[in-house]
Amino acid sequence: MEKTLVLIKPDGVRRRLIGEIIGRFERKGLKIVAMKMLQVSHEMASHHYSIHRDKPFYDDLVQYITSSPIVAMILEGKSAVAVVRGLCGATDGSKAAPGTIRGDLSNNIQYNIIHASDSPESFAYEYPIFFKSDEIFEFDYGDENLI
Ligand code: 3AN
Repeated sequence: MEKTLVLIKPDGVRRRLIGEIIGRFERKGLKIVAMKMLQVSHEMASHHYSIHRDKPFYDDLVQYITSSPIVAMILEGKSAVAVVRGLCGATDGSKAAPGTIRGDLSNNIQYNIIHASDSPESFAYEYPIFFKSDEIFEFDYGDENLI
C-alpha cells in the first residue's frame, strides 16, 4: 500500500481544524500510520521546502511553517498520494474546488491549511524530516475488506 505525508499547517491548527481534516481522511478509508504535533525548526523547513528555495515566496513560507505548531501524519492506502492530493484540492484556496479541504476551508494561497506529498518520490524525501522509522506503525483496522 502507498504512503503519503500530510502536514496540517499552522493556520489549520490555529483555526481548530485538526479534527475536521483528520475526519475527512478517516472517512475516506485512509489509514493513519504515524501522527504527531511538533514545532518545525528552520532547519527542517529549509530541508522540506528546498525545491522552493529560489521562489519569491520562499522566506514567507519558511517563516510561516515555523511560526507555531503543526500536525504531521503519514497516511496509507490505495493510491494514497493522488487520493490525498485530490482531497486537499488546488494549492490556492480561492481556486480550489468545493468539497476539497482547501476549497471548503481556505481562501488563500499561503494560508492553505495543509501540505501533502505530490509524488511517491516526494514522500520518500519528506517523511524522514518528520518521522523516525519506529514512529511508523504497521497494523490492521480490521475493516480493510470494506474500504
Ligand atoms: P502544494 O502545497 O499544493 O503542493 P506547492 O508545493 O507548489 O503547492 O507550494 C508549496 C507551498 O508554498 C504551498 N502549500 C503554499 O503554502 C505556498 N505557495 C505556493 N505558491 C505560492 C505563491 N504564489 N505565493 C505564496 N505562497 C505560495
